[in-house]
Amino acid sequence: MKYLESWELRAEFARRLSVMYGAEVPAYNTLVGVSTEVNRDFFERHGASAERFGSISRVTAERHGAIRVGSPREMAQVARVFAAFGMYPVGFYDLRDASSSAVPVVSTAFRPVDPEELARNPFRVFTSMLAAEDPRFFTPTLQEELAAFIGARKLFGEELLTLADRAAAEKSLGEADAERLLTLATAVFELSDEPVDLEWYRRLEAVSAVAADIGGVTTTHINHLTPRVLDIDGLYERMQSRGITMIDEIQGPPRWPGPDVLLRQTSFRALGENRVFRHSDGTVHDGELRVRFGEVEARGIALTAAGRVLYDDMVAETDRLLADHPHETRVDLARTVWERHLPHTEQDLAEQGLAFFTFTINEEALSADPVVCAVTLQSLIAAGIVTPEPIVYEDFLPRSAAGIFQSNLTEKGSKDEGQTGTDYDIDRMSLIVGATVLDPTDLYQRQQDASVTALAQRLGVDVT
Ligand code: OOG
Ligand code: NI
Repeated sequence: MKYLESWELRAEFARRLSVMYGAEVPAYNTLVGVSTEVNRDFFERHGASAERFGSISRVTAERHGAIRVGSPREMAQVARVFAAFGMYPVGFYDLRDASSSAVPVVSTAFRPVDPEELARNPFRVFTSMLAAEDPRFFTPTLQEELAAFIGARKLFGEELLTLADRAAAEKSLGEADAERLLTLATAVFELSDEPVDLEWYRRLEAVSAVAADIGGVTTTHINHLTPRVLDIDGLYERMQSRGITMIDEIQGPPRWPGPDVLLRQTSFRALGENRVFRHSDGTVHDGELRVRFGEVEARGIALTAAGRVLYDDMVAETDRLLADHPHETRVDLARTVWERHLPHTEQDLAEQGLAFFTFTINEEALSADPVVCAVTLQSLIAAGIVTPEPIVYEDFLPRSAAGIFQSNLTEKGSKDEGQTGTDYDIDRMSLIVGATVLDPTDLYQRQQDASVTALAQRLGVDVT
């Protein structure tokens, strides 16, 4: 019998979700088409160096999804489903305070962790849980009703969970079981045609459209599926010229002449989708909801803790400048801040310890200038004996995530700042998910350290 390994299951899961979402949201297919064109042009222009941030095949197939669930129980179950595909929780994002609109969720991302697994297929899903007992958003009555409504629904059936557990434990599945797992797992995220209880939905919507999307219906669905492009500015222009209105600006780092770092994202609001509503008199009517959208992203180099502090400081400085110069655009101001503070080359980022890299040896430089005693990595880079290769940022940015949620909301919702919010952190999220939520920076550090160790062995010296 043929067996499918985790990565094959993951690649096929991503592909099936993509087919399903494309049928549900046709603008997504346009986005994927334009992204493919942009990537092809980029590869033609840049040749082999275009693959320093991921192989053509990886980037072409690369997607992230976003889903939203309602309770710790659902979060633990979805973690079991993703584990079947070799996707584990990485990073903690608290979006409750990161936006001026009411976004009552805390999140993590399920993704492959090992570099080889990421290279095979990097599918990741940004997964948010409704903070349904946060008193800043929900009154005690609403909290009780939400708990009852979400507690009564069943997003993941026993058959799916049992198959998923087996796939996770064995890291593979026979063909027939794999087919069943994929069918069941994909179906969970399909938009449902179950009637929506209009009154309940509207009550939640008055607090937060996100709360209504999560807790107002008996099912869950993919909120968006995001392709990756190598030139997001080019993509933005091409989409606009096709008449698809993108949000005002690209989130994350500005366009600038130096290296691409972290993550840049932009999105457009999808059209309204037909949904069936049950009114309070029991009658059922057609209606429309507008909760899903299109998003695209470009990924750059992962930053070290020091690099991240610098990044956050630059964002804060841009905010201050924008407050003082309200007629300027954020991206223009951000560009001047970046030009001032961020090293303009990968080499400088590496030497200053601001970003993560793996290292390859330049044999020619090494034979001209053999290394005989303990050396610093910095001196090896400066001497051209090793070349830093960027480690790609595989995670998300809380502020951009909040911006993505927000770009999709027409109402601000309500939040009672007089109350104290429920405490959540990465440890509490680990308990909820039922597995350790990994720290992204630790993962990049481990990858870089392994590369330095290999380098030291090859050179036969200590590298510090
Ligand atoms: C998730 C929003 C965050 C991203 O790319 O930052 C996100 C959501 O809308 O459910 O997907
Ligand atoms: Ni997204």
